[in-house]
Amino acid sequence: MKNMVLTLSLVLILASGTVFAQAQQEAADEELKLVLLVKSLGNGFFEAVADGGVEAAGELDNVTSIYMGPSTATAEGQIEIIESLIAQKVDGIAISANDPDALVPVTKKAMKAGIQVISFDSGISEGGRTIDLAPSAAELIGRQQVQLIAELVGYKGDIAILSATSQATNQNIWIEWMKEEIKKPEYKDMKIVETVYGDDAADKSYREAVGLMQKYPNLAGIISPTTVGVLAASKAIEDEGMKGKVQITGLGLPSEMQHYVENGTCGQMALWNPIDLGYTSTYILEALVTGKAEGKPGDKISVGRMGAVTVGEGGASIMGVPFVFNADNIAKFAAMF
Ligand code: RAM
Repeated sequence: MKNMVLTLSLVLILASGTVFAQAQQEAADEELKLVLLVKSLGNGFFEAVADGGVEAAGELDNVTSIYMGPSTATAEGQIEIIESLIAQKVDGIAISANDPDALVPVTKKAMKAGIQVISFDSGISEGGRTIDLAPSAAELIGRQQVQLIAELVGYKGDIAILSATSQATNQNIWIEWMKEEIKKPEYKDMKIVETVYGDDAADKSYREAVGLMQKYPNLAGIISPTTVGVLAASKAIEDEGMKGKVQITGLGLPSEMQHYVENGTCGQMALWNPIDLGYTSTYILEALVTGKAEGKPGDKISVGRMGAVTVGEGGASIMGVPFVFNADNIAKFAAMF
C-alpha cells in the first residue's frame, strides 16, 4: 500500500495591495523509516538481523530498513541514538536493549513523539515498548544450555558462564533458567562456579575465558550464551591447549563457529535464525506504524514468510525453538547465517 502524503500549503502573498492566494498541492511518496537498533555494531549476529530487515523492507511497500547501533554494547550509546532518531522523526524503532530499564525514559519519549517502539532479542521493560519479540522462550533457551553442556561433560564437573554484558536482558533471564535447570537431580555432580562478562566484545570475552581456565584448573565446561562469547571462548580453549579438557557450548552463529564445531572444540551449540528475527521485527513495526495492528495481547500480526505472530500478555511474543548445531549439520546452516 502506497503511503501518499498530501501537502497542502496555502501561501498568502501581499503585493501592491493585492492578495493572491496560491494553493500548492503536492502529493509525495514518503518512505517509512524503520530502524533496527542493536546492542552494538561489529557483531555478526546483528549483521544477519540487519539482512532480515532489508529483506522485509523489500517485500513491504514504502519501507526503508535502517541498521544502527553504538560501537560498544552500552545503554548510554543506545540512548544517544534514540534521542537523535526522535529528532529525525523516524517512524519505528525495534531495539535489542543493553538494559531493560535504562532505556525506558527515552523510548517513552519516542512513543510520545509518535514513533512506534518494540524490543526484540533483548527486551525493554513493559511501558517502554509495545511488543517484545523473543526468538524463543527464555526458559527453553536457558534449560537447553545446561542440557547441552551436561552431555559434553558427562554430567559432572565445574561449569562457568561467560555472558555478554551484566545488564543484558536476554542473557540475564537465560542464566536464571540455567541456574534453575541445574538444580535437577541429574545434574547433582555439576556446579556453576561463576558467571563472568565479556560485554559482547571479542577481546574482553577472550580474556575472561582465559581467566576462567586459570582460576579453575578443574573447569569442565563453559556455557557462553552469546555469539561473541562462544566464539572467543572456543579460540581461548584452543590457544590455552585445553581442547578436550574444557568443553564449550552456547549460542553461536554457525558461520562464525563452523571451524570449532567441526573440529570438536565445541561439540554442540544452539541458536535461532537471526535473519528471521530482523525480518519479523520489521514486519511487526510496519504493521504498528500503518495501523494494521495495535500490538494488544491476542493480536495476530502477519509477518510475511514467517506466517503470523500472536501478541502475548504484556506484549511478549515468541518465535520458535532454537536449533541445535553439531559437526553433522553445521555446514548447511553456516551457509545461511
Ligand atoms: C549476541 C548478542 C545477542 C544474543 C546472541 C545469542 O550476539 O548478545 O543479544 O541474542 O548473542
